[in-house]
Amino acid sequence: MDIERTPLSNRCDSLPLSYVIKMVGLVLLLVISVFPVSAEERPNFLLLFIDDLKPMTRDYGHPHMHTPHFDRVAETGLHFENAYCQVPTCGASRASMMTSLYPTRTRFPDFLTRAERDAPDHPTLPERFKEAGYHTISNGKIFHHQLDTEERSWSEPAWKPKVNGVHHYNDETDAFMETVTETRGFKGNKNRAKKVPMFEAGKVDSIDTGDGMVTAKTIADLRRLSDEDKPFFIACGFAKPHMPFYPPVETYSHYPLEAVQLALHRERPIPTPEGLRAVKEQTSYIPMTHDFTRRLEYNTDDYHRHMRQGYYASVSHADNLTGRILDQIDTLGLADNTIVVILGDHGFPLGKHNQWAKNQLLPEALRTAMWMQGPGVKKGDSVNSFVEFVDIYPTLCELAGIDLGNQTVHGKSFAKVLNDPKASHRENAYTRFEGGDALSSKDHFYVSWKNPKNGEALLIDHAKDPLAKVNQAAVNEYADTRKQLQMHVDQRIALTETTFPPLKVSQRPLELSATIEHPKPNGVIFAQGGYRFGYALTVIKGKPMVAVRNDGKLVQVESETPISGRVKLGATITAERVQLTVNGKVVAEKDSPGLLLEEPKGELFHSEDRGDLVGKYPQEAFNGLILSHSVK
Ligand SMILES: [Ca+2]
Repeated sequence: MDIERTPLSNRCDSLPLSYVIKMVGLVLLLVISVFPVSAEERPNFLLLFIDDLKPMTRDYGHPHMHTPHFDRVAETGLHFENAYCQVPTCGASRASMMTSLYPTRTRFPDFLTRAERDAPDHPTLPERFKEAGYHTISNGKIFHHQLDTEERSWSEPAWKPKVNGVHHYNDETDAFMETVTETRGFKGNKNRAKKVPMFEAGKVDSIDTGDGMVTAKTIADLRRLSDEDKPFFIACGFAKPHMPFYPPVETYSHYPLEAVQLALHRERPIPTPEGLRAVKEQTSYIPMTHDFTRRLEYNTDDYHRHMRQGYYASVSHADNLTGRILDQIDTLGLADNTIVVILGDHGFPLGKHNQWAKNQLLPEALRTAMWMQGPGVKKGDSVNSFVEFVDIYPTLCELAGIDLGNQTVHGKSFAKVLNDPKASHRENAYTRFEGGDALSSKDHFYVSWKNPKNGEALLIDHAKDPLAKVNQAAVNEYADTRKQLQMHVDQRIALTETTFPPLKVSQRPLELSATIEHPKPNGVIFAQGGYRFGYALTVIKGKPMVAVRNDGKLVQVESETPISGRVKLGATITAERVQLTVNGKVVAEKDSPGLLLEEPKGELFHSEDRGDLVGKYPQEAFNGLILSHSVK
């Protein structure tokens, strides 16, 4: 949104004054509330990444949790009911989010992912902020590897505390470690480390733990940067509630063992697809009771109770530290000008289906806690639309007034829901892991695995089967549902493999193409630019059209014949002609307004057009599937 591009004076000559005032008011309101950006008053950003945090707080329906500070954010900001990661494992989830790129079979495959290796030429989220004049800081676990994209992402060296997530605090744990001979190995790492116990009630103040040191560093940075002219972007990453569970002793007092409830369903969905592998992350730790007298037997009620208690206590520990950072933001008077985003990096099954960790395609491994607060963000409300982690990058850039140009991002900004939480954003979320592609929606959870054998798919009907006991993938009555869900998956996969526009589209011929599918297609397939320079491929009630705008001059080439079903649309724009093709055949053409003299403003919008339109067509989102699209 850009005032300069909204020439109200030209459009309002013959309109009643009250309408004009209303419209000016509306535009100003939108500019102020959705887009709180002027060069001097750009908001600060604090991104709080909490390792393995699932939606396990009171506002997510768990009244037994002691999380007063997360509760506070739910009141002073927005709760996201359906936030989903794109890869359910630390390193890959973070790399995908920080680049707004979907994972493919080779990009962002596992927890050891490096953004630098898998997306070497792609600017990271903090890199865009740094380029835009922000002071950017990484404290604790942000990218999986501390040095990943360090130089280009951060204004200062990425900082981590000297103690890591397996550091313990008690003499009793020291003594037990003397007796340990079991070791564990890591994929891609030949060094085998001694196993450590799963639980500890640390005799330590929360600020003296590893995450406490990250908190103290972040608080010091807030103090230091609050006086600077530059706005800041601080990413602060906690290592807990990731296993092992070593929170301070007092956090356990909120969760007496005998009061801990067990997961309601501890079997896997039947029939169980082979692709739904059992994850063994918990076996890297020795499940000794707190007094080290007894080893818990896997999958007993006792084991489940201890595991849940340890996780809950670790969430309360993260809550305590979060509170200290939020207090500092208030104390420094930064709250009115700092956008805070708090989120986990993926979900955590926590004993449901007898599964504990991520690295698998179960709904609980994909959904995470997420909150936002700050200027322009509604207070005490909930966003029920689905939000993908890849959406965070374009959203934060929009809030900071950072123009992405036509840079490739797979996410879509959800800035509009921040002050209108009921506005729709997405109806489902896509996640992939190893050979599986998953789609989470309000009614269903669906996974299809590559190389399907024996119906290698998982389909859960949430309304009929809230505990996910039955896999409906091979049931006849779900055939149509499965087909619909698979179409959404195919669309996302196509998007991951789509060629995006070159960085420069002006002063050169362009080839646009898209493969779409719908019995009665309608709406914008893609568009870039607006009333001065731009191009758009759209369908108006079945009739395809290409619009080209060059220095204000508009040429629209439309086919007279409606299309239906799966169709490949194309358009070529040269200095002389604009041609429209359907399945490779030219169906209409006109004289060209010439090669674009300047770059179109704004990003390439996929399946919709926003802001001012390139041409004369309804501002309607595409109603069907876009299986591929490219601008060359
Ligand atoms: Ca994690």
